[in-house]
Amino acid sequence: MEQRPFRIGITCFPLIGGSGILATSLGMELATRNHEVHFFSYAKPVRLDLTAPRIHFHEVAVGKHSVFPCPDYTLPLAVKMADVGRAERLDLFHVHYAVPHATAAFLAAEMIGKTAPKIVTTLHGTDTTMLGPNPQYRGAIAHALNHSDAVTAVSESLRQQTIETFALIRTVDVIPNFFTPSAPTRSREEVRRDLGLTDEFLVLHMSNLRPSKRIDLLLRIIAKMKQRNRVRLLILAGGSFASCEPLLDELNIRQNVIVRTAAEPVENYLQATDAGLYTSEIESFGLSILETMFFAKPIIAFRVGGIPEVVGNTGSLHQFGDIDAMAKTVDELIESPEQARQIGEAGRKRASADFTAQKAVPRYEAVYRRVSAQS
Ligand code: GMT
Repeated sequence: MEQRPFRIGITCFPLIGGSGILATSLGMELATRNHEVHFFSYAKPVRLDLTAPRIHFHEVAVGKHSVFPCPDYTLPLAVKMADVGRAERLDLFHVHYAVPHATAAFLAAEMIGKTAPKIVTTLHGTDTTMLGPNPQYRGAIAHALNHSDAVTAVSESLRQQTIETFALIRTVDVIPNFFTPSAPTRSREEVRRDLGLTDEFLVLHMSNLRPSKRIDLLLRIIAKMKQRNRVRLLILAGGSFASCEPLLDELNIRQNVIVRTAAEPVENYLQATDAGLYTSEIESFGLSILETMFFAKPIIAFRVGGIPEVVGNTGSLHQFGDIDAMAKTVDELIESPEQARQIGEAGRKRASADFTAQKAVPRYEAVYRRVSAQS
């Protein structure tokens, strides 16, 4: 049966970061499936293609009125969502993050009244893991979740933690993230040459470098490796590396570490690496891990949050903090290229079987249909 297309407003953070990337990919996929998709954010989401059919972008100016002592985003966002929601007769607001996005959606829906769009809130992690225990935000997050028509979480681990943290008695659907790799625009050899590499084993870490990513442990693993002279660590940094600089000298690993901001498509770097090393202490999913798996690179990570749901038994997951075991695993991969290849290939198969747009997007569409059918 032909499904009717929806008019969807997607609110997300625009920067490099899993939630914005996921929301952007989802919106683009929905548009190719004939839905009309309106993005709301304070800047254009980095991977959003504004020339694509049925894609619209509504920039929200952060409120900096002289009568207010502090800038405000939530109210201008709510007003913009209400204006566009009304003018475009949106069916749904699909917001990524409860605060401030679901709060703004709730306010916008109140402003619109009876014909207001339904609200679908997708949780990516920090609402629950970092802000949930904070009494300054807890009540607002709980309110946003309880007033959403549907709530989704990107992993089962996050779903359970959310229900416990907010003592929720509502349904939370799990829809795991997906990734659609693009073809690299430069060859592996070219990228490696630019990074100053010959035959070194290149380990990749991509993150925003926030404290929970535990860059200290990442660097200590490299320092503990027996094969240290054969390894290089490429950090694709979505944040400042400055505070980690002193540790490079303290551990005497400056020559092992290359830090880049992703100035070119991540696919170029992903194909040029030999393994992915991830040291987060909290991670509800780990989109960078999934991206690395799509390029058949073995994953070494801590067994925390939703990471086991992504990696399954296709990588090396260690107890949080066991950096000796992590260093040993990287050494073994260097010594056994065939084993590394097989582990990487198993990861690629898992990623391309379970974490694709073809799997995830129809599940979001089913949620949209469900909430739209509710009175
Ligand atoms: O990892 C971050 O700090 C960024 C954050 C975000 O908002 O983009 O990532 C969260 O959402 C991603 C997409 O769903 C997940 O892959 C990350 O695991 C999650 N981060 C945390 O749970 C810390």
